[in-house]
Amino acid sequence: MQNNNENLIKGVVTEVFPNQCSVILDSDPSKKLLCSYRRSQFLNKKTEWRERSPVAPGDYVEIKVLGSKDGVVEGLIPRRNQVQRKAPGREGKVLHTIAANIDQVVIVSAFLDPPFSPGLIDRFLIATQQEKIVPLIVINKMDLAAGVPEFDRTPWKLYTDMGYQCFPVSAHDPESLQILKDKVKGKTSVFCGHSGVGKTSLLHEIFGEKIGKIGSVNSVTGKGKHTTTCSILLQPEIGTRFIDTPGIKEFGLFNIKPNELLEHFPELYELDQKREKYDHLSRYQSYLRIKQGLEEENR
Ligand SMILES: Nc1nc2c(ncn2[C@@H]2O[C@H](COP(=O)(O)OP(=O)(O)O)[C@@H](O)[C@H]2O)c(=O)[nH]1
Ligand SMILES: [Mg+2]
Repeated sequence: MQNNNENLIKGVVTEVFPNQCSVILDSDPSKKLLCSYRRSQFLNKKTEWRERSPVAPGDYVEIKVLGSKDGVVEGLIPRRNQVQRKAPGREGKVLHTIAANIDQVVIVSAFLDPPFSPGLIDRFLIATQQEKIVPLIVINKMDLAAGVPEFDRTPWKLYTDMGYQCFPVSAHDPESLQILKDKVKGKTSVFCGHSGVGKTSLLHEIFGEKIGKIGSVNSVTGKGKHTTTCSILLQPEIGTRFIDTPGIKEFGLFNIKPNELLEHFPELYELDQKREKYDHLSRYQSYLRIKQGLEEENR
């Protein structure tokens, strides 16, 4: 029998639609094909949690080219890592993979408008710990800090105290973005956070014309704007990739038991082990809320 693998070419998934995904080719990243995929071929039915879709932005795939703009996904390369959440609005154990094969998660919160959100940061920190992915915390809209009392100006201080990298920036102040530019160069980063915190604005400021307008008409399908519901991978230069995600309202954790949650809050856990009080620490409230959510889901 002829070996069909010879006809397969490799690429990376940039966007996912029902039963189709767009893929840029390794051999020519300026070429994007719209490829169909068969859910039944790739979804693992034996696992406790089922994925909403078998492919995600960042997945490496092997495709059979059908024409100048179309193809079929024939192979899926095992993932190095992934950022996943419980699929919102779905009953049962369904997962949504936000991004695959990434080097770092850039957790974006705004200083104000919408307000700084430690709850979502904590959830992303737990997800990155589970997958051993480097997290960076970006606090955008620092231009809005003028006029805020001095003592309220560093709400992220607890994270720097714990050793996390935090970058207060403003998409309106190019100078403040230099360090972030250096951090994302040569890496695959996924930008996550609530809607309106400025993820897309930051990416435009960092990569400028190299990426065009995110959220404009899709060049492959011609089907207007969809990036409010889809993540999208862009490659502004060889070796540098990022995934812009839509606003994430809920980030439901999975594969974690309520009684194991404390271990993911190292500063609380340490005090707990020493039988010291920790309910006065600011992250305690965040811990309680997440624990309550997990208990409700398990009920
Ligand atoms: N004041 C201020 N506004 C910003 C900044 N970055 C983004 N914005 C505004 O915040 C709104 C949401 O930005 P967008 O990039 O769409 O957020 P996304 O939903 O996280 O992608 C837009 O009106 C932006 O102009 C910033 O650094 N300072
Ligand atoms: Mg956006």
